[in-house]
Amino acid sequence: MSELIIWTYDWVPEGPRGFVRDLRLRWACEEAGLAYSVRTVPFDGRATNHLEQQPFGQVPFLTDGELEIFESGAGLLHLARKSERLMPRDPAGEVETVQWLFAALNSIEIVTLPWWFLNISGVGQNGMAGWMTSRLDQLEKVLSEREWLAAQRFTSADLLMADVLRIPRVRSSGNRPASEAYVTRVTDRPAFRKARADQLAHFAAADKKRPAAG
Ligand SMILES: N[C@@H](CCC(=O)N[C@@H](CS)C(=O)NCC(=O)O)C(=O)O
Repeated sequence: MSELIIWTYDWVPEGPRGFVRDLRLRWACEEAGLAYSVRTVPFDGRATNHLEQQPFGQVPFLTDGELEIFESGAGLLHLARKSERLMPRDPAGEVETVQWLFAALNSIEIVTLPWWFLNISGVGQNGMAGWMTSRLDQLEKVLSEREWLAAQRFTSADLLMADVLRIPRVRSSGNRPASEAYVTRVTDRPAFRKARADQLAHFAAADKKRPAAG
């Protein structure tokens, strides 16, 4: 069995801690019981220092022996292929999981991320708001009718959707009880808690090695 390595930054500022997307891959490995290690690329100089592994200078990326995979969604799909806990093996369950994985990224995050960015940039009532409200309301309807997105049980699609939805500003942007209960249900899982705690510990340890600012 080849060695799984999740790559992230050696350090990030306080703000994104607990939300850096290596968490998606850590969480998936924890859910699936896949052994993995975490290695780093420097945060300083990130725009150019690892373009061979991640062409946009971002994290995470994943290595699995000789294979190199960038984009958290692609990494997640790679891990899901290794474990039935992340994606059912029957064609219907697999297709449902894949379609909701794409929906998390390409129908929800595609709207929530720019909205969030404009919001933290001080553009409170930004042009994304109506679009985001309608997407989140549509998802609320889905989540009020089912516990899990695909295959009537937890899959990597729930992992990804909950990770997209759990951003505090996005969560508090409207009153959506089914979505709120869903995020709570999914992020109450021990694998999420461990992945998040490990990421926080990783960046806290990095503070000790980093020269003090100023
Ligand atoms: N679509 C990419 C997005 C990756 C991404 O936004 N990564 C953030 C950390 S969570 C990052 O590297 N930000 C630093 C930058 O963009 O310079 C994925 O899902 O892997």
